[in-house]
Amino acid sequence: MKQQLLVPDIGDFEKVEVIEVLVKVADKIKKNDSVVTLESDKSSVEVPAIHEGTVESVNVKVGDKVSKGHLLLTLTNQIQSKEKPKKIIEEKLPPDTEKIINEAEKTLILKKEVVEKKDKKINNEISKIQITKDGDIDPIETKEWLESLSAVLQNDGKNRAQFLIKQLIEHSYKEGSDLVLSRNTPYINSIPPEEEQKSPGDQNLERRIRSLIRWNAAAMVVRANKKNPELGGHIGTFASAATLYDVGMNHFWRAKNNKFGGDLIYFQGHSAPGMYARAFLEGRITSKELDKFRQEVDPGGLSSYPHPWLMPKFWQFPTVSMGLGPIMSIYQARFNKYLINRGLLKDEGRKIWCFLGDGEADEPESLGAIGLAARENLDNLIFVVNCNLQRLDGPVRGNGKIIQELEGIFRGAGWNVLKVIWGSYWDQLLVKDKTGLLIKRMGEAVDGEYQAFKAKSGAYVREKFFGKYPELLDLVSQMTDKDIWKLNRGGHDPHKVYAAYHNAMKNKGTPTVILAKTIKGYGMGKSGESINTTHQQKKLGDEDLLYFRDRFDVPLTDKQVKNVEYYRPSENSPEIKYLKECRLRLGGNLPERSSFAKAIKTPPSDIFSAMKESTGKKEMSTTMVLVRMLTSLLRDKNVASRLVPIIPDEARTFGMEGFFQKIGIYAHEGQKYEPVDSEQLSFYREDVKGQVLEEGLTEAGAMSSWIAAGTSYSNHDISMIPIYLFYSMFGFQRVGDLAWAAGDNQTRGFLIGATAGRTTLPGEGLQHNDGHSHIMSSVIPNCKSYDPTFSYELATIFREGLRRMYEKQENIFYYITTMNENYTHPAMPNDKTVEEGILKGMYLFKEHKKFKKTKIQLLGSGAILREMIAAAEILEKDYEIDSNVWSVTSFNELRKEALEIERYNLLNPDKKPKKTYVEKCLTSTDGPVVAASDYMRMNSDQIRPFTSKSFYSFGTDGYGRSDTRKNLRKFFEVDKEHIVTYSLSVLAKEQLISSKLALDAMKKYKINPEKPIPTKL
Ligand SMILES: Cc1ncc(C[n+]2csc(CCOP(=O)(O)OP(=O)(O)O)c2C)c(N)n1
Ligand SMILES: [Mg+2]
Repeated sequence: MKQQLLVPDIGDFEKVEVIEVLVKVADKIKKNDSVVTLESDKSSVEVPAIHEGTVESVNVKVGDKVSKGHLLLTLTNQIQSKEKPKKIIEEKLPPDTEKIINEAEKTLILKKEVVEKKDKKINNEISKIQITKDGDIDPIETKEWLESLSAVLQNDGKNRAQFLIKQLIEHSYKEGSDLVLSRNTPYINSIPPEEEQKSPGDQNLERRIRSLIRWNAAAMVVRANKKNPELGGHIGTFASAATLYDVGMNHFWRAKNNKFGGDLIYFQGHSAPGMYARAFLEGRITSKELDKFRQEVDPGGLSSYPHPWLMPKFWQFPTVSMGLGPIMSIYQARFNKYLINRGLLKDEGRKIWCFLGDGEADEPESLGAIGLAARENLDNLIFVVNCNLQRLDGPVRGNGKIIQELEGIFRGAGWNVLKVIWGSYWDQLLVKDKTGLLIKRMGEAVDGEYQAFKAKSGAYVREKFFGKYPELLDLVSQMTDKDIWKLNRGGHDPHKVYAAYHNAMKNKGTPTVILAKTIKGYGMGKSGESINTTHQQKKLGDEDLLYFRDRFDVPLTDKQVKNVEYYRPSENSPEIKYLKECRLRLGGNLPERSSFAKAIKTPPSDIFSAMKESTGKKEMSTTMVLVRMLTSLLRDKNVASRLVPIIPDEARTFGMEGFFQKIGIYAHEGQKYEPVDSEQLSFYREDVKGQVLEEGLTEAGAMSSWIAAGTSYSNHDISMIPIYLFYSMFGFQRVGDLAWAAGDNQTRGFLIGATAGRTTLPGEGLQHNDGHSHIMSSVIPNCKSYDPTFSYELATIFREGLRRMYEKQENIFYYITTMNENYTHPAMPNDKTVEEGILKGMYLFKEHKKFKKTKIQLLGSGAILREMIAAAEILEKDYEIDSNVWSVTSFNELRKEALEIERYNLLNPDKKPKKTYVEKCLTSTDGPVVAASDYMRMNSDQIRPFTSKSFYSFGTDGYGRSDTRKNLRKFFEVDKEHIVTYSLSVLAKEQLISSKLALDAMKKYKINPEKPIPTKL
């Protein structure tokens, strides 16, 4: 049987060009094999076969223009495909919300919990519930309702009770109530004592170990600051979080080893001393190294905070810039699932834990992506918010309650929220209180008060907390002030913390947040505990140190305490043995960073050869070239599966919609609907195995995905190649701190600042016209940034990036700008030095040497190179001036190299000076230098010091605005007319020509010398 393959619906495009024919007569092809590549003026797309068979005739050739319905090829098909013709996801019915809800609720009713009937005593207790009158107009009625609910809880369990409450709420809305019912639960622990999973650990030993870690962590900070107060450090943060970390380390967090991938823990930045102190007990860090806390200039120092760049075998995640840890951990958890769903990683039930401060929760990045975590069912993610109620200057929510606020936010987003507020000493009191007043009082007191309670004394708590209601004073009348002082907070109670972690580990379908209430500076005594200055406390006086020692029973003499000595019990001590056994059981040490990823072979150069040929008359933008190149790379078997295209809602802008169909958009639930454009070739195809991360509108999220993918070589031992494309203006400027963290994290990958340049993206105006991203990228030491003009330059840079990052496994990343301006691209010059020049940052593009009188060096970059090329021609034709036109692919790279050479020369005054690459290029040339790019002058100015020639920079300083490219280049004075005029003026200044020529040119080109500099407009 014969089959015809026609051009499918390709959207709004007509007469698109065939740029590749991927099959020939007699080829056997399978369904979905690509047969031709079509390219419109915006995007390219591969057309897949919709039948299998043998190619009988190919009816198109490269260069043909085709539209929908055009015959591409005919196939003979002996083997009748068993599959029916594809009617996209026809089986999947569109979701019927009503139906889903009904079904879910039915199962809720059917899934009657098996409830243990508790003895009658509890029922008797229920009948004793007393209702206070505050705000209650009918306490008896309230009591009846509550008793009914208690009975349901007893007999049918909490799911049934929840169901009834939900029905009541919905009913009240239907009956006209528009009051918002609480998004909060009472201010008590989420897990009732009877449901707590008990820790199997030896609590006495664990307390002793924890005390030693606390001591050593504080000691290292105090000792560093005794040496030199400049060094700084924090005691209070870890003091509040020690139990939260210890329980995880002893019981939950599994390390990476040859059998398991390892849990990934984002430690809160300021708690770093605690991690060093534990590593010291484990024997991984020596006391000498502890003494080098925050002294990193010589090798062996310990970094202030988690910095993988500085401690590449220890720290995995840079977290100290508040908010970055939380958002990066969310996208890390999501990326883990992405790798699993794509079949690249085994599902081992690994977890991602992220520790953050309650003050840190105010950062938009901390909470900004929690919706995604719930939406994507990231049950591999656990947040622990250390709610010590304080940040740096004072209380986080003096007048409110941070735990309740966060509970509402996370519950609203769909997270499993576990509040760990009260320690075990409160359990009995809560049981004893039959008035309901204790919970009421707990709910009333605000965080400012809770902070003060722990800064003062038991007597103060009795008076101010319990004293509000006589019934509560009665409740604690048998307790001494010391007993009251002992009433502990949940985050300091290992039992409560264990129970919460256990619940979090078992939770399915949603991410979990643990809101643990703690005390900032716990154990630091009067000068540190729960007071407003705790955060920056880095010195402890003798009295505080002795108090600390006594409070935690650290076996040190007074003298040793005053000397602030570290304490490590002997190797055979029960503490050290226990500690090591725990870690052995959990597979190894944490934190620890390693990589066993295999190198990826660089794709052969012929994959890039099409980009090195002239495009002839065909005009293309460099963004299109890039998309073409990625399409070719998807055919390389070593690279294809590793590519992770990341696009935040901008695929169509960059002509990348062809990727939707080809490699699919990652969606953890697949596609539950028939897309509106399902008849088109590039339809919006979501797939659980999808490769594209279509992030929607979140640059911070996209950047976090990029970091997760770019560090996969270490966190998952598999190298991935993330390519994140964005509007260049919304890159470094928007998420610069994440880019900085990416550098610290040794991320490998490509950042593509598309639609780049101040004058290249004309209509979009001030907020879109980027003239400074290359300045911003230049500040990151391991970021290599390039501003190529022609397709062969881009291909050369990209291939070298693949080679260096994935074959040589260098810890660098690339920032490359691409433009949306269409123009023709010449073939790559045959000269061997061109490739080297492109990578080093400049090469001679064209030499004009007709007149041999006056010469000028024109250095152009990115979009402005073409203005330079045009200016050179005018200078030759109209003014008999020769020139060298240099294509500068990276002023940043040129500067970096030059700085290194200059430094070498200064440090080796006795040796023959080396020449910078800039000098090598320019020294033996004639005439002054005129350099320009589509970025601020500071971009080209970077190399000004490295040539003895007169050097003049031009660029696009100032706010962008919308207009045509031509007008914008004129406005910013980087169009060919200004380049010609300025060149003439420069030559006149150098007394190489008469100034009249420049004045004439100004007249000719209507350049007004009175116009203010664009920075003032
Ligand atoms: C982005 C950012 N802004 C400011 C800081 C400085 N800073 C460090 S810790 C801190 C307060 C942190 O409070 P919280 O998150 O509650 O942590 P805690 O120490 O109380 O556990 C501040 C403002 C920072 N590290 N990062
Ligand atoms: Mg805090």
